[in-house]
Amino acid sequence: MKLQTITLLAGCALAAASCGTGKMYSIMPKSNTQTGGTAKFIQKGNEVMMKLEVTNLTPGIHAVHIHEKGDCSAPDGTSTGGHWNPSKNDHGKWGNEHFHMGDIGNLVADESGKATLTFKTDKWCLGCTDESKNIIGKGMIVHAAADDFHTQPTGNAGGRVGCIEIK
Ligand SMILES: [Cu+2]
Ligand SMILES: [Zn+2]
Repeated sequence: MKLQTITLLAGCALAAASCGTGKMYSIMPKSNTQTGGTAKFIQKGNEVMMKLEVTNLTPGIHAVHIHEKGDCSAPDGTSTGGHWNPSKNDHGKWGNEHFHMGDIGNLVADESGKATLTFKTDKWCLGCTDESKNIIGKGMIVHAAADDFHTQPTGNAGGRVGCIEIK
C-alpha cells in the first residue's frame, strides 16, 4: 500500500506553521472487487478534512465508515473490526442524536463507478493524544451497499469492497 505525505495546499510553503499535516492512502480492493482510488486527510487547526475519490464501484449508494482496527489483511476486510465507536453510542447518521465517531455516511457512485466525498470535522484528529479523536491506527471501509443509518450496529451496509489502513 502506498503511503506518503502529500504536498499541502497552495500558500503552505510560505506559512508552514498554519498548514498542519496531511496524509494520502490508496484504497485497497476487497471482496473480489476492483475498488480503487485515494483518501486524503489533512489536519488544519482543530479540524480534519477528508477527501475521498473512489473508483470502480457499482453505480449507486455506498456506505463509508471508520472501523476500529487499521488492518486490511482479510480478503473481505473484516479484519478492520466493527465501527470505530469511542463514545459508545448507537450507530446512526453523523450529526444526529446517536452516531459512532466512524459513521461518515454514504457516497454516491456515478454510472462510471466514480464517487467523491469531502468531509470535515473537529471531532477527529491525526495523531493527537486524545484517543476519543485520534483516527491514526484505525481503518476505513467502503461498503457494497448503502448505510440505512438505523440498523444496529452496522447500518446494514453489506460487504466491504474497499479498505484503508490509516497510519
Ligand atoms: Cu463500515
Ligand atoms: Zn456506525
